[in-house]
Amino acid sequence: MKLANPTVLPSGILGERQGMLEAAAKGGAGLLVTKSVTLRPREGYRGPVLVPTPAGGIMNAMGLPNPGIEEFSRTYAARVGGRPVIPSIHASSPDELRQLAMAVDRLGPPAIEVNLSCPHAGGSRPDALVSQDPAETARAISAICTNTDVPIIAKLTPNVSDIVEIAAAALYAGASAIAAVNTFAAMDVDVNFERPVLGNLIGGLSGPAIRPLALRKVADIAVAMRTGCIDQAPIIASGGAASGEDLARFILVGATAVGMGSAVYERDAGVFAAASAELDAWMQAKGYRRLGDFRGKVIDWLATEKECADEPIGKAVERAAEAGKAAPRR
Ligand code: RRO
Repeated sequence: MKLANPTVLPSGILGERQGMLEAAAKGGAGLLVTKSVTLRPREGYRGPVLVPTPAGGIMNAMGLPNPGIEEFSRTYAARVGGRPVIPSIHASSPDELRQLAMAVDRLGPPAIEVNLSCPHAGGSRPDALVSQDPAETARAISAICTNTDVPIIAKLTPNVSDIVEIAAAALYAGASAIAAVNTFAAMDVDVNFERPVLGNLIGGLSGPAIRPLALRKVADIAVAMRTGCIDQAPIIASGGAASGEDLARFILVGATAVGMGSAVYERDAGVFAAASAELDAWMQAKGYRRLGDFRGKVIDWLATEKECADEPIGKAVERAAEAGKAAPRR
């Protein structure tokens, strides 16, 4: 997929309505990802659903508001404002994922994102997330890949100690790309009312406050790809990017494209064109002509003389396969 520029409207706190996709395309985003869609409509949680935090973050617990796959299918277009639109899907079981994959496949999308990582999909007492477990991750990806030939992007949670073993499982089971990362599990406390500030009590943190945390997770995956621990695949990064320099930071640690969600909320959809122009200026000053001239350059610092400690693909996937849950596509 050739993009006009490396900026992406990610699934997450925005993009529920067609209007958001149009605004992001008009604002210069190179790629659009829809708000995650579920089998049945969801209204979302009661408010407050979005709360800014003092240290440059935004906390959310939107609760996956979306019209459900039937209505979604009526309004979906594979391109909006000339930009490719990737549907994001979310489900609570592999069987639901299978049904969603078949429904979305019929819409002719350029790729499908599977959101395995909403930190509060289960309300205020969430179960473990799919992408907190390699076997569950492989099982989810397999359920989709066996029902569509469309490339699958696995959106992962940062709320794990080792994101590499999750990425390994996703790629092994047939994912073509990794989206990293979703929001960090979070909460804040209102000292007047002596209760959590979000309507759902707990939520996820995004925005500039998480940028160094997200960079580290993306770098971990890129190092594993460089050292041959896991398959090479595009990484669509997200986590607090808001400027051309931020785009450069994520591309320097190996990202192919970079999402900007909270930055749209903080500013407006013009942030995509502005950040792209800033990136162009940065590249010109550095003498770079294309993104490939500097992509992954910072990984040189991290991967030197380091080799994969395990067999390629790694112990996570072996464990997933042993559990009998992974049905690899290749
Ligand atoms: O809708 C949400 O509350 C939400 C989702 Br689906 C997600 O993947 N990540 C997030 O922070 N919020």
